[in-house]
Amino acid sequence: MRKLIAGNWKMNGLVSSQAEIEALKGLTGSATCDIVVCPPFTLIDRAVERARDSNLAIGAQDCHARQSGAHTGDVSAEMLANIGARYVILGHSERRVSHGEDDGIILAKAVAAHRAGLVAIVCVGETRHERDEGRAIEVVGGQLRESVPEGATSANLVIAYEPVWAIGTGLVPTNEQIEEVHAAIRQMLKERLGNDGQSVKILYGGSVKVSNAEAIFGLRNVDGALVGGASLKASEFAGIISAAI
Ligand code: G2H
Repeated sequence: MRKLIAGNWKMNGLVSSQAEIEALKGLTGSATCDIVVCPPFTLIDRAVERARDSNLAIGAQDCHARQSGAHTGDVSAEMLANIGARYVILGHSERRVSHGEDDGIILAKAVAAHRAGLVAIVCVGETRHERDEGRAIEVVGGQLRESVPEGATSANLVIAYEPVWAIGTGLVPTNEQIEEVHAAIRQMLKERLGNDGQSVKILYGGSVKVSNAEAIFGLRNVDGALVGGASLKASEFAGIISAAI
């Protein structure tokens, strides 16, 4: 399957960061993988303009479930689609923890993303405590069951497995642990979505860097990565992209 490498800039980036978009744009001509950058809301419009006439896709890090209305500070999926965003990350653990987002909220946001024609990158992952209790696959399965909309397809859904304890910590599960969870996610997607579940991309996220990318991308059920810190510098992100080609 063609790999997808997505950069999650989180709350980083100023207008000057557009230079990174320009540099990545140059890579998409030769890349044999799909590349997405998800900057903060403030930079999406400019990034879309910068990425025009290239295969670099731009996404967002969240959206509201409603199309419009009295929701101070929020941005709808339709607004994102309107300015040319093509992807939206949903259910990142930083939003689950800092904004109290549960599976029901994430499901409603994923439905909104699909309504607006966006690809939803739905994040799932267990905490350290849940893994230590041997419940990683059970937890991830529950999150998938509760937050993936009925009728989702491989064209509008991507799953990112991000163990909470590996996010921004430098800690990475063993390759066997990653493959075990990805294989379980693949099976659940097939049960849920039928044959098309086989084609839904499953990304790994959590402290991906140039030094570990190639080994992770070599795993059978890993179809790419959701990259945080290492996506902020185009040169470093380019190294990860090269590992996927
Ligand atoms: C996990 C990941 C990107 P990092 O949050 O979503 O960030 O690569 O910095 O661990």
